[in-house]
Amino acid sequence: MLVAITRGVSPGIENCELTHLTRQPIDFSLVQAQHRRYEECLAALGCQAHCLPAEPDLPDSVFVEDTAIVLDEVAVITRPGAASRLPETLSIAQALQPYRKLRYIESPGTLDGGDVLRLDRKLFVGLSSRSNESGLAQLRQLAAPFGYTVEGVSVQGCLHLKSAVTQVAGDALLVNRAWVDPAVFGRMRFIDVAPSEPLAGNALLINETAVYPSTYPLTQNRLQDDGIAVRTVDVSELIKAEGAVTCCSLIFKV
Ligand code: CIR
Repeated sequence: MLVAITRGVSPGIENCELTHLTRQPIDFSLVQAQHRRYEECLAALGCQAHCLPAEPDLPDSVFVEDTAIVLDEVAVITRPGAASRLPETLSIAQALQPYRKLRYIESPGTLDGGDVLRLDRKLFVGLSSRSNESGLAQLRQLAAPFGYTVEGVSVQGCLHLKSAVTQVAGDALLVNRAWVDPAVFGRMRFIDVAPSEPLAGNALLINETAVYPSTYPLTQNRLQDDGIAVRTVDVSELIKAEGAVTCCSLIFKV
C-alpha cells in the first residue's frame, strides 16, 4: 500500500520563496481548493492520506517533498537550502517516525527533496541553488548501506532537478533538455516537453498513472500520444509559488 503525506496550504503562501518566477497574487481559497483536489486525486489513485495541518508561519510548507527522501528502508530528513524552510522538517520527522527509521542531513549539507530523482536503486541529485556537494555526500553515505548509488547532476535555469526531469513510465522520463542533459540517466526513453512549455517537466507517477498539471496541454498530448495514462489536476495557484505536482506530497510504500 502507498501512503501520501501532504500538508494544508499555509495562509502565508503569498510570502513563499521565489527563484525563477516573478511574484503574482495567489488566491488563497482557490489554492486551498486546488490542493484539496490534488489530495483527492492521490486518494483516487490508491494512496492512503496522511494530511498534516497547515503551518501559518511557514509559507512554503505545503511543498513537503523537499523535506525528506523516503526510501524503502529509511527516511532521510533533509536540510532545505532556503533558510526560511529549515523549520519545516520538524513536523515531517514526527510524521515519518511511525513508518521509517530516520536519518538526517546535517550542516553544512543542504538538500531539497525536489532535487532527488529516484530510479530504482539509483538516486540522482541535482546540484541546484538548494542542494550542495555536502548534502549529496551525506545522502550517499546514508543510502549506500541499503544498496543505493548516488550521482550528482548539474542543472541550470530551474529550481530543482525534478523541475527539469521526472519519471512518467518504468522506462520513460519527461525532460526539458534546456535545463538538464538526460545522458546521465542511461538507457531510458525520453519524452521532451513542448518548447513553449518549459515548466512542463514535472509529473508525479503513481502506479502506472502520471498526475499532471492541466496547465501544459501540448506536453500532456505528447505524454498521451506515447501511451501514458495521464490524470490532470489544476494546480495553477501552486505553480505561482514555484511548485508543481511532485512537491506537494511524500509518497511511499508501507
Ligand atoms: C521554494 O522556492 O522552495 C518553493 N516556493 C517552491 C518549492 C517547490 N518544490 C518542489 O518543486 N520540490
